[in-house]
Amino acid sequence: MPSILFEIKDRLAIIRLNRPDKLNAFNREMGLLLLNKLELCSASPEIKAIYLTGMGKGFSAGQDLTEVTDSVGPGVAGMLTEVYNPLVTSIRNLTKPVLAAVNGVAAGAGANIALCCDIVVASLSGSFIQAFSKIGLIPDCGGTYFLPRLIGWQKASALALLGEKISATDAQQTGMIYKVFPDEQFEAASLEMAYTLSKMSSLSMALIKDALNNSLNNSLDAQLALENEYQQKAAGSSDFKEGIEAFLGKRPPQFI
Ligand code: T3D
Repeated sequence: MPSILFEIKDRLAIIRLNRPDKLNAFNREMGLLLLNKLELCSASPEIKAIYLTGMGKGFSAGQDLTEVTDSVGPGVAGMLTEVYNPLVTSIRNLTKPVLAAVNGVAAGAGANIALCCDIVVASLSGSFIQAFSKIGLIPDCGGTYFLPRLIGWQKASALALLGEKISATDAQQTGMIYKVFPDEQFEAASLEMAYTLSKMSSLSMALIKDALNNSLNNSLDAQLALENEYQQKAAGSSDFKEGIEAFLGKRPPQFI
């Protein structure tokens, strides 16, 4: 079986990490395949949103610790340069929204790849671990960038230094993730949210994502100027025209 399962349904790309015996830990092959699928998502006009989840009982246990040294794998520098950093930049730079559906434990790189997505939801039995310090490493995949911005410096610092597991419910309460769904409803509820994204205006999604990316480092003045520029682009689109007509006609919009 391939380590990544990929399908397109109703404008949504569904990507499933598929190494369930290892809790979907990342080896080089799975990382490169995921990158390849994200490139395909970027290039395909048919795809409007991406759903990323794990097969089996975990989302991802991070780096495959049996493939970590230069002798059996690409080594730490190789994985970061060739796989992890490109994965994070590819998710952030994609003009389409990516929803991470954390179906179980998300540890190390697995946690931070989920957290760099546009929306993160988890099943009630899901959890997040900045497992790096427990094996003498530091958070990568943007963990030291996104975590303090998501939950504040103090909590980010404690989680990164202690490497403690945080439940999905606590992750939601800290603002690390958006929503938690009961296990039995998780797949249906998270997919429904992703299908909602896939039906939105592509231009609106792309501009919102880019504006939020920029807000991480912009001043208020710069951000207001950016909103002005992007709002004019959005307002000039056929999607905006359709949105208004649909609202006034009391019907759902059909964005093309
Ligand atoms: O090297 C570089 O490129 C640097 C980059 C590093 C990025 C990173 O991600 S570093 C962090 C790596 N990840 C970890 O340290 C997490 C290791 N795993 C765990 O701590 C635990 O497995 C979990 C807390 C995630 C889950 O615990 P539990 O009790 O639910 O499951 P388990 O029994 O520990 O794991 C189930 C199986 O998956 C088990 O295999 P077995 O014994 O049934 O044959 C276990 O060995 C395997 N597994 C879990 N995590 C990994 C793994 N195999 C390889 N690599 C893993 N990361």
